[in-house]
Amino acid sequence: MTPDTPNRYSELVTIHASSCPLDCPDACSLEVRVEEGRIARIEGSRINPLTRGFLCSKVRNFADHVYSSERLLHPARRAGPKGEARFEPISWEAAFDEMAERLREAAERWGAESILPFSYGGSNGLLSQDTTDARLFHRLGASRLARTVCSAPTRLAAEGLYGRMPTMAVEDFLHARLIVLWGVNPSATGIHQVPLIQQAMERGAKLVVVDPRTTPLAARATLHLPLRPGTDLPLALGLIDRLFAAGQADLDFLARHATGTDRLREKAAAWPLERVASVTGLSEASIEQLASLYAQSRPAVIRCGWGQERNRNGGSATAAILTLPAVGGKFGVRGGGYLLSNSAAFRLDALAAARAPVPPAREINMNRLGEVLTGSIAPPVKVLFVYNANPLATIPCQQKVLAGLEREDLFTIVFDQIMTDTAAYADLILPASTFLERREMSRGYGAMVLQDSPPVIPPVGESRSNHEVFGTLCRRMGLSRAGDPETEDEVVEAIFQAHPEGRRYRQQLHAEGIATPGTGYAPLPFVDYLPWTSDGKIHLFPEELDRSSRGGLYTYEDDPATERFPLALISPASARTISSTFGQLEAREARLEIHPEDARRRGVEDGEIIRVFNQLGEVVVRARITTSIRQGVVLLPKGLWRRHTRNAATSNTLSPDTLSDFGGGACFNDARVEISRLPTPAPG
Ligand SMILES: Nc1nc2c(c(=O)[nH]1)N[C@H]1C(S)=C(S)[C@@H](COP(=O)(O)OP(=O)(O)OC[C@H]3O[C@@H](n4cnc5c(=O)[nH]c(N)nc54)[C@H](O)[C@@H]3O)O[C@H]1N2
Ligand SMILES: Nc1nc2c(c(=O)[nH]1)N[C@H]1C(S)=C(S)[C@@H](COP(=O)(O)OP(=O)(O)OC[C@H]3O[C@@H](n4cnc5c(=O)[nH]c(N)nc54)[C@H](O)[C@@H]3O)O[C@H]1N2
Ligand SMILES: [Mo]
Repeated sequence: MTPDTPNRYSELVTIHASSCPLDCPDACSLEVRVEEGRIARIEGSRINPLTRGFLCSKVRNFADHVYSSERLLHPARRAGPKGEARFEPISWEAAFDEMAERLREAAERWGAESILPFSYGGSNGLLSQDTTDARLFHRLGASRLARTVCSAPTRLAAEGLYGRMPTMAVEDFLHARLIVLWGVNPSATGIHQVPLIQQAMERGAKLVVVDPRTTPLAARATLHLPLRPGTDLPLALGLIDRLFAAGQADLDFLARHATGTDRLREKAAAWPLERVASVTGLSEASIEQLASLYAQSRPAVIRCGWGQERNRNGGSATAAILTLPAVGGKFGVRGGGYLLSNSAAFRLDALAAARAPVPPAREINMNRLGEVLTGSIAPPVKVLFVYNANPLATIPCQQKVLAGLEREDLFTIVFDQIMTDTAAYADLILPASTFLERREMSRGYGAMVLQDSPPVIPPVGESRSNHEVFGTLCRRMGLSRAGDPETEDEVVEAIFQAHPEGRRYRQQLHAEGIATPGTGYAPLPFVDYLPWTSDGKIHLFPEELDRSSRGGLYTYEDDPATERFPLALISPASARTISSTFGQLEAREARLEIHPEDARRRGVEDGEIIRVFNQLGEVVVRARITTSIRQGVVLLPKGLWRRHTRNAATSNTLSPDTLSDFGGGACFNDARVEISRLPTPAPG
């Protein structure tokens, strides 16, 4: 069953070790049963200790995605108007010829910056991004993409404060006496955390949830703070102010391990309890209760997610939340501190396999895709190369993105596994293989593991891997050089060779099928190592973040609600998709969640088809009346496809393309909307 057994596809039944590279903190280890060359069953294995043998239903049923009726099987050329999704199959040869010609032509006529590669996590695997794709686009001198749609502000906050050190294993929740889930919903977005939180609670741990809605865990929490979206910064600063005022800040720890304490304290002093309560919409009593629970509990962990990031205050909010364990003196014990992303644990650099320095080309923020495609920039974008992403479903200002994709003078290449909403607007379609059809490596950003995934079935249809397609295109365009890593093994080898611990990773992977970072699987910062900042200290007021923040670090920007558009629309992750991945398998239509009081005032009934609208457009969708959302807030899940609403528009039609205070992050949850009943059709 080794990956290079020549007849591995011909045996009738084989079981293969694999790992899930999808965009999720858990990075599950898998066991895949293949019968006659087809995936028959996928189960969780125990190699990754966090997986513990169970999987989410999405990945357990990943075969439905692999063999989806909407799977792209052949390269194809547009054969109808843009958006109609009529294509004629062509050969890979013809596809490469056409791409090489289009890219060359664009570079000659408008300059290479008229080429925009557009990608995000996609499969999240180590081999599928920033390897041969970066080689191609860097050597071409194409526009660079700022990958800001997710976690750009949180990453900068963690970098500024702690040098992005890895913090803890999820399993260490078991040692906590207090778990604070802040802007995170593990019941959908990291399900392996849920039993650990439950077990910790059975052992007496208290649970606090900071989230505008009653998530499944909020319903079971000791304390739920349903704050107004975008007001996490005042809440965190208010807590900091109280810790200092009550003499509960750990001044010894701060003196030894932190800089910037005074500047932080100054900012927090602007947030007395009454002001915090009025801005957040929380009761003073509940804020005080959180402050005292946090001060008194040890070990206490803050599991910080991404919900607090996706608005105008997202960067400062995250930074302020991350100062809490320092101020409260929560580090240095197992089960204490914080967990955000452990993605930096391995410090592996895929770009090492690109062998191409970053060109001095212009950088385009992906959240402004619609504006970039429809506005006037010089040079204009003439070739859009989409891979690992479905921007028509996932990028703000959806109607502008749509208008951009409809441009007749734009040549759009979409490289995907599925006929996505974006692919329907392609001029040229390239079929991508899934991680089960090629070699891939996955890294968790919760679980600190690196895993190998050899191919377990042959590529479906004529699909190919990213690194193969971009490598071929490089060669076709005369952009490859002697010594470029070409094969999967060479790419992996180049990445390992560039890393001081690469040899150990390789050996550990070979021997155990899984590798752990230099910090170990469950590290203890401040015992085993100090922050990864230049001076080993926590920077509570990083100057570089202050300089790059709109209005300065820890400065609150007001709610964008207006009289016309008073309701906050949030679009959190659902358990059914991963961003928009698997959307083709979701047959049910979407529903907008609304609080009974907001519905009553507008005369909206449960199940009624309504209009949700603002200055950017409208979504026509059924309502679901529920008390699980706070009053003044409505919800449509992220990752919907156009087919999931009545008018082919999703929440991103209503999300502005404004940017977070630092990091250029998306402000999905700054959408402010109004809701109305549809006009009743005239009788007859
Ligand atoms: N099943 C599934 N799993 C996923 C994903 C998926 O789409 N589906 N996506 C993956 C990806 S790409 C990511 S980045 C992670 C995201 O993981 P999470 O951070 O857990 O996901 P979100 O749903 O974006 O946000 C979490 C919570 O924040 C709340 N929230 C919204 N606005 C605010 C606010 O202003 N303040 C606070 N405190 N809370 C707020 C939402 O109600 C939601 O419950 O999950 C990953 N895992
Ligand atoms: N309204 C709203 N929108 C959001 C969010 C929100 O909170 N609210 N959250 C955002 C977040 S957290 C994120 S991370 C983004 C994600 O947004 P995207 O980056 O667009 O991610 P996906 O929707 O998962 O689309 C990934 C696509 O890559 C394809 N793919 C997978 N593997 C491969 C591969 O190996 N090769 C190629 N060529 N293609 C592959 C998949 O089939 C899929 O169509 O969405 C954001 N969109
Ligand atoms: Mo994300």
